[in-house]
Amino acid sequence: MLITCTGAGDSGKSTFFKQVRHIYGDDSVDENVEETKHSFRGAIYYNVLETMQALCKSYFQHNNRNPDKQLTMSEDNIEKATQFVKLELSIVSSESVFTPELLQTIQSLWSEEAIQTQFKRRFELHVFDGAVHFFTAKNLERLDPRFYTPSFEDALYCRRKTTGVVEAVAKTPYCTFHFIDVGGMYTLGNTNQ
Ligand SMILES: Nc1nc2c(ncn2[C@@H]2O[C@H](COP(=O)(O)OP(=O)(O)O)[C@@H](O)[C@H]2O)c(=O)[nH]1
Ligand SMILES: [Mg+2]
Repeated sequence: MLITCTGAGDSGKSTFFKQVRHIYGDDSVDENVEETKHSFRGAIYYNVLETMQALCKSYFQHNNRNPDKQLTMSEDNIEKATQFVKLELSIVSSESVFTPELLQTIQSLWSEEAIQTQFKRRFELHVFDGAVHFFTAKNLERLDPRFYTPSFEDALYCRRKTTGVVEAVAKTPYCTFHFIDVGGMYTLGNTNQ
């Protein structure tokens, strides 16, 4: 049986695919294959950097727009947030930017109440829900680029644009399902991601 998955960008199509492949063990494309897992590294670093940058920008915007309701942070973290906003980001360079020092900076900023307040407004900032997975203390520590290999869960929470047409196969005793993810077909006027 052939099932085509459509829906708005970020509605969870690719996440559903990752789960189907994981549960039904479609090995050719399974996220557990080392090579495939490794390919998520760049996107995960980009996710974390892009998210923290959006939160820092939002923090400064809030303070600029609300002189009477200033959100405070330590002097040190205000300086760190200022630097973060200036970071030039791309998926290609995100891994090399992500030094152990930057990891410390992210930990420190994430612990600020003012940054948490911005994260609560994530739907306005186009910050994805899954980001919180990478900011928990346990998972942040694992991101040290010297030692990091993404887990299946990391791949599941990662946000990355789907390119081309992707198929996931689920064989059940009753029927074989072929799920098709048509993400990335912008040229055909499709808004899926
Ligand atoms: N809260 C929540 N977040 C989800 C769910 N499914 C996916 N996401 C998050 O939404 C982001 C985008 O999902 P994705 O599967 O790439 O959406 P697609 O654009 O439709 O392929 C991912 O980074 C996930 O972390 C869900 O069921 N609940
Ligand atoms: Mg997708």
